Amino acid sequence: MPVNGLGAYDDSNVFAKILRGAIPCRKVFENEWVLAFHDINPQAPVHVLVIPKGKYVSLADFTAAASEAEIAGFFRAVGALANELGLEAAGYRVLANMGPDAGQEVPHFHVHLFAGHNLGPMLT
Ligand code: IU
Repeated sequence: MPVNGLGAYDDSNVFAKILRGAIPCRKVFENEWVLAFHDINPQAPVHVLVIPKGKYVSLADFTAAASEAEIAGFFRAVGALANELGLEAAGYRVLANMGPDAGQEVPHFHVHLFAGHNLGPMLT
């Protein structure tokens, strides 16, 4: 059961469908822990989503319920991806929305990786 009040994991969410191969994505990277793909509605020249393969709704859910190997695998992949995409020099932003106040649209935990131009000040 999620610990965050966002509700139980819903297997019909769009990222679950992408993980099942039921709908396509523009894949950037995949390993046993994560799938990374281009956001369908990019908000920056580089806008990649990184999602864990496990069924987690939020960061709190993920960090409470995932194994240490999954958590390490996920965050290592985010960092490695930023490096492999050549983003370390100019910089990039990692963001994750949780719940209604943050406008989380897809109830499968994910981080956004934004880069490719000056991203400006971070919005609250
Ligand atoms: P959010 O943090 O849950 O608000 O972000 C969800 C993102 O998923 C958002 O940037 C969408 O453009 C993106 N997305 C996608 O890449 N493919 C889809 O089929 C759908 C949403 I629906």
